[in-house]
Amino acid sequence: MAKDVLDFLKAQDGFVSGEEISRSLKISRTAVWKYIERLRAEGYLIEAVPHLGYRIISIPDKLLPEEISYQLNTKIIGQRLFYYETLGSTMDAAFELGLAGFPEGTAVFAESQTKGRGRLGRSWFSPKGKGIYLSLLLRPEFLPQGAPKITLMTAVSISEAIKKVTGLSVLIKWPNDIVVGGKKLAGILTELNAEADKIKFVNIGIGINVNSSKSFLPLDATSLKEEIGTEVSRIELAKEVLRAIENNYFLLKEKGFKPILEKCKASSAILGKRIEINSQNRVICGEAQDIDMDGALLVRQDTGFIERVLSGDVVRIY
Ligand code: BT5
Repeated sequence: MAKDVLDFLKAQDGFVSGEEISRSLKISRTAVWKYIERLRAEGYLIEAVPHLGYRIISIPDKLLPEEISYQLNTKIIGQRLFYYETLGSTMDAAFELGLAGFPEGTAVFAESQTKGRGRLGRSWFSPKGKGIYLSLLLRPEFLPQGAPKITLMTAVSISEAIKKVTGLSVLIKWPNDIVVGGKKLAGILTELNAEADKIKFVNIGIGINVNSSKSFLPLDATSLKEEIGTEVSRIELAKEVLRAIENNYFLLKEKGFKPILEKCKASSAILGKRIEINSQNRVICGEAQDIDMDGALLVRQDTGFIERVLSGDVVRIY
């Protein structure tokens, strides 16, 4: 109900009286007042002027479900939203929701994480209110080997959302990084709950550095604020990420991986370049030649041998 009052206030150009809110939403004047107080406690600045009524001055810089869902216009992605000030990791919360049978598209946001994680037990630095830390539950009908397609589909979606909201062009560093000028701006973590021949559910973890300052980031990292010089609305970006994932996920289901793969190749940070990659405790050197239809990287070694790499860390780009 507080959300109805909020949406009603947002839909107005100027002031709206408590009486009108009460009449339109069919709630008492006392209830209107109570919900306005609740919104204020959440950080909404709402002006109240006698004889004129109420008016929203500003919304809090928080990834609140009522803000994310406002005019989101998706069918499944982000239709169920969970929000926490602090979590260990959004991945654990999303995993529990996956086990509990929540529908695909369910999203978990946290303002900060105390145990944000990357791949292979690495950590993800998640300072409060500065980034987007999100896990999204999907239930794709692929074999577990198809998971890299989900990671690349997500990378494409994040790039498109960043372009749309900030105008910035970013690159995809296979398999799971978004980079600008060689620095890491965002990372993706894909975790599966699967049987040998069936994915039960996938959690896509997305970490984006939005308004963090350089001095608070790892050395080889950057943020959108550092790149474009102004703060970016985390709410707008988070909504756009959800919309882009919905578009690309439907594209993947309807047209297969090819169109996603083409987009991914077009903004690759490594294709055509000589790279050094760590994969399962081996270092592979050669030219990043292509990404195949399973999302694997094809590396052409100096001997001419083409190695197919399923996952790894590109540690050097020449
Ligand atoms: C990743 O792993 O890049 C996946 C990161 C996924 C984070 C999201 S946040 C929401 C969800 N909940 C979670 O707990 N995780 C997901 P990987 O490729 O393994 O990279 C990890 C490495 O990136 C670390 O070892 C650091 O070197 C670096 N790193 C850590 N925090 C960073 C940050 N904020 N920005 C840029 N680089 C960072």
